[in-house]
Amino acid sequence: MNLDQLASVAQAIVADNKGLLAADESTGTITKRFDTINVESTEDNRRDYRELLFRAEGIGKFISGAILYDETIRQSAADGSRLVDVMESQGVIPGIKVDAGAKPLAGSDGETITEGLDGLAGRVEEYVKLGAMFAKWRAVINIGDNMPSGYAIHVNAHALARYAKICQEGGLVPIVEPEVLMDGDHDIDTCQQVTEETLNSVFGELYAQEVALEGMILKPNMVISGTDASGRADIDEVAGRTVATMLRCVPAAVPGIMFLSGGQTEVEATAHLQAMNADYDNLPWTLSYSYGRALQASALQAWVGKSENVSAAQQALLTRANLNSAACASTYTGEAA
Ligand code: 5MM
Repeated sequence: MNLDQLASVAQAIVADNKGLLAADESTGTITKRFDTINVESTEDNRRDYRELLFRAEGIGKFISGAILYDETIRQSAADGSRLVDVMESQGVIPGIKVDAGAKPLAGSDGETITEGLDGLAGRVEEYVKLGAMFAKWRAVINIGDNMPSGYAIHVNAHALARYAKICQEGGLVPIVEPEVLMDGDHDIDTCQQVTEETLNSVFGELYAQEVALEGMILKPNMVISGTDASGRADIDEVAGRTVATMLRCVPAAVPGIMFLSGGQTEVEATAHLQAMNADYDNLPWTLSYSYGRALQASALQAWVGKSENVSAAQQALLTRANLNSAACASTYTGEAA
């Protein structure tokens, strides 16, 4: 894929007020999600759950693509058709998580480095054959006592750029995800300062490693108070601080910024997206969503592992996806929290 092709896939991902469904939970994470509904995390149960998401009738009106885990991109639906084909029949572009997770960072106490660069070019080649058109890599930045260190930010930014370059060379649009975690009692000022430092480092590395900004998507956290902070910032402040940070740090050549939800409730994540799109005009990039929990929480609760609940779960997913797409169009009018 040349740069024009990468750029056109990136543009398709952010077009028409659509977002991404992050369904790339590793086995450990999906097991934690299933534990909350008392469902055993077997390969079949994981397949049944992901299949119901991708078969939700009309999901392609709101969702441009879905990020898959390695197991899922190889799986077939109950009727034998490949899950990737089910997605494509709904107009949903398959994407793949290519990182191997955040691991303890040598020389640091409590920080992580995302691994997965070894052999990545070969895996990209295989994922392209399996139908993927984009890929995702998540770096995790913690806020806490003496954290983050400049060292942790730098090595994670370097790895994100290495991944992005390898993906572009292999024909996948990289979704670059530097996540500053919400965990902790830090205030929104601290989140803003750390997010800016992180994004500046990431874009410095992307430039140094000659990643084409037109052929990538940024998936950042919003600028938001820590989960346990007192006097947490309200919706307008989160929107204002997030947009200001993006304007300071993200070059206009990037086609889209698709936020992660990071532990926000479904309603908060939608309200923040609406406020950003409604209150700020003439932004250089599209602002959209690439939510995991904020798209799936209600669907998971509706399903609870029972086949008779599949259509209720699909309806719950469609509702969230519809509302988030409305927020992209600035037409979301709110709902009961
Ligand atoms: C869906 O969760 C993704 C994978 O996490 P693990 O590798 O830990 O299993 C995660 O990267 C996700 O894509 C993003 O964090 C966005 O999800 P949220 O729930 O934060 O919107």
